[in-house]
Amino acid sequence: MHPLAERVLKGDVRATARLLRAIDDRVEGWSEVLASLHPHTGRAWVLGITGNPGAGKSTLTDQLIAHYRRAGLKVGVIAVDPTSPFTGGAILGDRIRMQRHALDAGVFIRSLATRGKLGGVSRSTADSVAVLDAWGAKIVLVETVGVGQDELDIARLAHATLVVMAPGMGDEVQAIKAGILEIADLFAVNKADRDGADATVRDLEMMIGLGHELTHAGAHSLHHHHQGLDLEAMKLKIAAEEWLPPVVKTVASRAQGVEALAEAIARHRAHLASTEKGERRRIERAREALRVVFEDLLLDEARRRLAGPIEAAAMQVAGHAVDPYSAAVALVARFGQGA
Ligand SMILES: Nc1nc2c(ncn2[C@@H]2O[C@H](COP(=O)(O)OP(=O)(O)OP(=O)(O)O)[C@@H](O)[C@H]2O)c(=O)[nH]1
Ligand SMILES: [Mg+2]
Repeated sequence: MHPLAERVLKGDVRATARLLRAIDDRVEGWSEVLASLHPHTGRAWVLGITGNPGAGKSTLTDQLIAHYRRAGLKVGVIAVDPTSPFTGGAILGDRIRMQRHALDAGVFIRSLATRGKLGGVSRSTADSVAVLDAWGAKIVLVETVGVGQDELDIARLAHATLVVMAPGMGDEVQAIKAGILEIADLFAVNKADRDGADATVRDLEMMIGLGHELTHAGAHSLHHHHQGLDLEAMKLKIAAEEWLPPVVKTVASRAQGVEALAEAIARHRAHLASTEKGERRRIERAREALRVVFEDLLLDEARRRLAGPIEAAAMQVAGHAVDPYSAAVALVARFGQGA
């Protein structure tokens, strides 16, 4: 095994930081190091934490770190940050909000700037999760902003997704628009010290309940069409498989509600472990992990091999000799023929 990989497996923080940088810089041989770590991964529980800007994700993450540290667990944190590295704002903010853990050898915090890194965010996140897992993290918290495509992809890489909302931001409506209900396993209504928190909880619970009713209606018609089957067993199975995302009120800035939230996270984990859903999720995560790397490598390879033709096609498009769509189709065909 590569000496760097060996040091990472022993929990060496500096080696872990070095490997993460090497992966970022796509240093020669990094993927082999990752490959050699793979058999030693799969032990960390990955929790995605997402929500609107300023909802309190970092503050809550900081509190969850403290909670898991009290339980004696090593914690990895990945803050995926869409802001410009030049303004530096949010990355610095994350660092400051989690700073009290900076000197704790049982905590590894990594910021990933996404600007200028088109497409590669999911892959960098997946790689970072794997490295922190190998480093010995028992839980990896992945903070992402909003619900863009990257966030949805990252949610698919996590075991569970926590959506953080704040009252009075019109979050509720936006969330449903963006289809966040589908990816949320748990909700935190943070800033519960502010007006409107209870209304936000009510709105959310109503929406979750509505989704539940629809699934239930589906289950009933299923029963009618399978009279010969053991209905009771089937009902039990459906009940056991069902998970209604709990809504937990928190005041992250004052460490309130954090224990209840951690308990809900643990219940969800136990739920996955005791149902077929857990196994399905495991396969989905593997599929997603493969997809992000495959698509990234494919794009790299295509761009490398077709660098000349792409440039030539760009000139033709510029001169209105061909439209971008036809040019792209021709490029893909050329790649397919092994160009
Ligand atoms: N009143 C109140 N303020 C809070 C609470 N939690 C966090 N804050 C404050 O809200 C602001 C934003 O908190 P962050 O934790 O940075 O929020 P975030 O969601 O990580 O923000 P981005 O990463 O920029 O999207 C900070 O000033 C926090 O101190 C809370 O429960 N109540
Ligand atoms: Mg943040």
